[in-house]
Amino acid sequence: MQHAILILNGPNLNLLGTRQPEVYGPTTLQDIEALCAAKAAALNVTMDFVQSNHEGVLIDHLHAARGRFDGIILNAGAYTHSSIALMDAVSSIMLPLVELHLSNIHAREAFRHHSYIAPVAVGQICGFGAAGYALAIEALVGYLGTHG
Ligand code: CA2
Repeated sequence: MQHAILILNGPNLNLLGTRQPEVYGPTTLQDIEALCAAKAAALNVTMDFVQSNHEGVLIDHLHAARGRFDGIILNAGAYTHSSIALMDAVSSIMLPLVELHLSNIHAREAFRHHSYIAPVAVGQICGFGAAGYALAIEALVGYLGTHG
């Protein structure tokens, strides 16, 4: 059976490649979407790729994912460190979710060390830049192969 995955990106990630390349790399979000599409095709899964700067819109996407997708990759951006509402949404949808960050959040400011998403995720990938998206797809597809 072919799995469907949702790749959801949070606030400010639309700016990737245009500012702070020393922190987040030179790759644009459009480049990352293309990288994900290629990886998904190679692994024979379908994917949707979404970005929003709005917490409620991200929550709406999570709610709508139930019944449409088998698993989710979430880079919640700074909402990772602040949003109990996103954590509750992830818990409520009962879909496997991989938490993803471009940067190594544990090697940065203390306020980035805590994630509200981590306790409700299958696992976390961080610190590998844009390549982390391909790693997250592999991890999620592997998880779905054994659990879903
Ligand atoms: O490392 C990640 O992927 C983060 O989720 C990125 C968030 C940050 O708040 C998290 O702690 C870690 C920030 C995304 C901001 O992206 C920008 C890209 C270019 C220029 C400015 C911001």
